[in-house]
Amino acid sequence: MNFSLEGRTYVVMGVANKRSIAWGIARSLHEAGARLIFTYVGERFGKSVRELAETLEGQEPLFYECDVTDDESIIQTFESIQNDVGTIHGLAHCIAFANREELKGEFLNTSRDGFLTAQNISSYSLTAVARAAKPLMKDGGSILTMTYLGGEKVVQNYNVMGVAKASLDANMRYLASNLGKDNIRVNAISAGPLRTLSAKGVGDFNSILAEIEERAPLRRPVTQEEVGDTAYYLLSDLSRGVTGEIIHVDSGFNIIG
Ligand code: N5H
Repeated sequence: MNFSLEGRTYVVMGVANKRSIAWGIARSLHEAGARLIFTYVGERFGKSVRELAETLEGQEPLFYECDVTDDESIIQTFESIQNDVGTIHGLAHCIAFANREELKGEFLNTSRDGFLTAQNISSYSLTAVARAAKPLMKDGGSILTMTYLGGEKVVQNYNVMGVAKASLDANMRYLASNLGKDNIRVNAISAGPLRTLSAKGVGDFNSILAEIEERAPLRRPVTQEEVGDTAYYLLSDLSRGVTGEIIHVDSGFNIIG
């Protein structure tokens, strides 16, 4: 079987800058020969993703603004993609948000608004996007989202995002169950900590990485490329028998008690 992504089209949501996990995924898909479509929110990120995409040789990417808090924006985005390219073969959902002030201190103090914001952007958006993308996956497809250990175990400071990732994990499994009959698979990657824009401003990120170096089986943090290559596996036919799964790309950290 040929696992090149030549002739295949993938939507990548959530590139903010060159450190973004979404950007690592885009590069791996590009290397495998895929055609790429990017969505972004706001002109700042629109400019950034356009500049980055220019560095992908031979790629003629398409760009769409998509605000995942707005159902109309999601529907519009996928209708435009349908009009412009017809069929897509997969989608990488790399989107999350929680208020900065609720990513420290006690989870107990989480506000209703902050809780709902995290759930809305970090979990519900996957449901809404999967529904809008389904009609474009005419030959079947693969949907991928990004999760984190803090949704399975209590991780200091992850707080409201931990509850949102637990919701996202279940969301992914229910979608996998619904979409299997259409030959659409839905999976998640649980990445080890990476210095992305999301991680920026996280107090003591160095000590989080130091713990990985000390305790993770591989004794080192993972790279954007390693996450990108697992995304390639999940988005290609290499993983054709896999759905509803979470793959930890975390140097094995999650198995350590
Ligand atoms: C245990 C930790 C450290 C605590 C960090 C939590 C990070 C949570 C992720 C969310 C998505 C970060 C977030 O929403 C930040 C925003 O409040 C402020 N930033 C922004 O608005 C920027 C401009 C935009 C681009 O960000 C977003 N998200 O739109 C976890 C770490 C060890 C691992 C980690 C960093 C996990 C993760 O989920 O990203």
